[in-house]
Amino acid sequence: MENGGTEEMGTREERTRWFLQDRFGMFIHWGLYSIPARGEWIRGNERMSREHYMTYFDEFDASRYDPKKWASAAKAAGQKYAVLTTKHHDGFCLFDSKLTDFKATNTPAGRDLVREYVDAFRAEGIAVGLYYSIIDWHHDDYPGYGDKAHPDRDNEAAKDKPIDFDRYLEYMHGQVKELLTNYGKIDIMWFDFSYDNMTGEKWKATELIRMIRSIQPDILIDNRLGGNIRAAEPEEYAGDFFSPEQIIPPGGIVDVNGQSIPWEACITLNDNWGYHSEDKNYKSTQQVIRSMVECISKNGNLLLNIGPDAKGEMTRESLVILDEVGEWMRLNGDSIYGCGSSLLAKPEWGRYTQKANKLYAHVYDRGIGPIYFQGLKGKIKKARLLRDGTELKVEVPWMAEEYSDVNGGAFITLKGAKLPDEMDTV
Ligand code: JFZ
Repeated sequence: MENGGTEEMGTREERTRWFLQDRFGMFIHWGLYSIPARGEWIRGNERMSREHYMTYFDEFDASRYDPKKWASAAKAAGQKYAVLTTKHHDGFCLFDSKLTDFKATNTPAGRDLVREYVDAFRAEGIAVGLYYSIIDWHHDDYPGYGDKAHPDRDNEAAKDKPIDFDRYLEYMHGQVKELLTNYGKIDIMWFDFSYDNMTGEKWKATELIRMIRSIQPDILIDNRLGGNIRAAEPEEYAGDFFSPEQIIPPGGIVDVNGQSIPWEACITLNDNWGYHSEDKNYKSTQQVIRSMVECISKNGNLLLNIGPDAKGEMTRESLVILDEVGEWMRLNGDSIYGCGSSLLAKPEWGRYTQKANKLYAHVYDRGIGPIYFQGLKGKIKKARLLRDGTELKVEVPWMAEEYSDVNGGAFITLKGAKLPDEMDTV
């Protein structure tokens, strides 16, 4: 038995095959916190009272929520899967849960917003993932999170109020069951997150995982329920992929035996997950593309975050980046999908990705001469510019054999003084 897989449900390797092929996804953080527009942690960070937070509940109308637009933006960007916050730490549910009143159905929006998301993305052929916060600042039986304890328990009277954590677990398990029962096939369940001793069996994680797999045998689960996904024999709940956040692990993620395991870096476009009206610190399209390439060159995926505004619209800045990424992907997607790391060392001019016997050279630094490929002398059958198929010359320039360090290397000449694609020339 590998990673909790039984014969009927398949192994992690089988489950994650599509995920490693698809490589690039869209993360969406959207909820009541999009109204105050200071990030998704606002209720915890600002110790906001329940009464104050409920004013957002009373006005949340999602009047420009059109997930078909989100899905077509994702599709055009070349993203193959998506993950939406069905419930974040604030406990507000975008779906029509029978287990709470704190849900979109009871706001002016008046409908199940997860249903529309699932339908829209599925219609575009994009795999559907659901983010679900196991932390909950709204539920009376949730203890809170460290010094960012339950905002409702700030005052003395409430601080020592007894809680029945099992009742919370029943609620949490029940909502996961709803999410995995009511919307057809779900591709990813993205839990967030374990901390301190709140990890693993504290969440009744084995029971939870078995329930999940009995409903959705092929679903992928992240590693934030706890456990050690890198162990030789990970816990059943240790997940299918590792989820580094706001960082690309320099050496990728390997298990204790040094074998690469599936991972996905989640990265924000500016400095916030949820909408922040004043945060204009957006990454450049070039950074986004090169970061995606870096992930893949280390056998990982990129889950790129968008924080739509209170009304449900993605920011103009985000849409421009997605559009430009898409333009690049249209011409260079072959160097992304189904690709992984190369055994060759990182070249000084950029990065390699590889798919079987095709090596993709992502050239960032043009220099002035031909581009040197260490160790590939006599091994390159042909070289092409990926974006338009132009044949490139593989040659050893005059006198190159005399240079001390080119032994065993080959050179490829790019015409023109500048790189044809300033984002990333492949
Ligand atoms: C979590 C959330 O708190 C955050 O709002 C966002 O949804 C992000 C994707 O996930 O952020 C974390 C989770 C874990 C750690 C740090 C931030 N951690 O373990 O250090």
